[in-house]
Amino acid sequence: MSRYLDVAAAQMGPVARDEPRSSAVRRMITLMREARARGADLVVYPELALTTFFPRWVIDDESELDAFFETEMPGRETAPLFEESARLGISFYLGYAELVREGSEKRRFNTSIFVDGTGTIAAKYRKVHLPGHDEPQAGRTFQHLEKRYFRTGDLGFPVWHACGGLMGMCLCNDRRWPETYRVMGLQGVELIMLGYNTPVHHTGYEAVDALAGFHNHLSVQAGAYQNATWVVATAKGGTEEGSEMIAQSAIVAPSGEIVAMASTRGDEVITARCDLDLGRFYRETIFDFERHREPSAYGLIVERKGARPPDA
Ligand code: CDV
Repeated sequence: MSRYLDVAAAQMGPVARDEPRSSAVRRMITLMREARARGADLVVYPELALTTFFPRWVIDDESELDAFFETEMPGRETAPLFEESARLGISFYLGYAELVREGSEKRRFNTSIFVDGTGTIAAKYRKVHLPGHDEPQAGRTFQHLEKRYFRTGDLGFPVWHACGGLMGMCLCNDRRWPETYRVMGLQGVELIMLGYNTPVHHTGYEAVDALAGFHNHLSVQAGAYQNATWVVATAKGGTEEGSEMIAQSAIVAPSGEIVAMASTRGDEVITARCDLDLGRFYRETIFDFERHREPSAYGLIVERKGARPPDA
């Protein structure tokens, strides 16, 4: 049996610091129309798609920082994206910075939403694995201050029914952690949407940075295969405000194979026809979690190790 879902990754090139939301949204609508024209029922945009990747800077002025955040979704400038989605009958995933006001307290999250083909928000996720630092690091041209600007996500890794399958979401650094996929894999996820911004020079170690592209695909392909799920991974790539970011958006099958990949570092749509039943083959054989996972044995190993006398 086959259950096909046509999906698109809408990679974006750089978004300048002074580029208004309305311009980013216009670019996204152009990409959405192309995705739809190529038959896609779902389009996945990058992480923090509406603005430049501002965690690269130390921003002490609160109103300056707030300007990168959305206080409502949709807001005045993002509404056209929702309207176009409803007009075309296409679902989308969008990453953005979310500001929640609770009395005098402000809570900030790195967030993604899933909007269904009627233009309605059907699911929300807040990034769990926040990379970088909460204090600026000396000697760096670009900081990575996600820990300073965002709280750890408080919504877990939910999965839900949409587009004829069981869907999940995560954001950027989440893709490097096996827990991300496994928590959703244990819930039977069939397609994970993922947006990212990955600066090439983020570690400060030349030899590691040279592997940025390899580590990107390694993480996504392993996560897809080991959890029998499709992953649609979408970058904001290119040189943004002087910071070079990887592109390489990819659609990865439950086999771990890349079935579509971006060839530029700018605005580009890639598409694939995903058979959501493909994951079943892996879930019923090599990765039949019920039959083959051994959670109690994992616990025992940890216990024994802790209990072992030092000279054992
Ligand atoms: N936006 C990110 O989460 N970026 C991280 C970098 C900094 C390591 C990533 O995992 O791609």
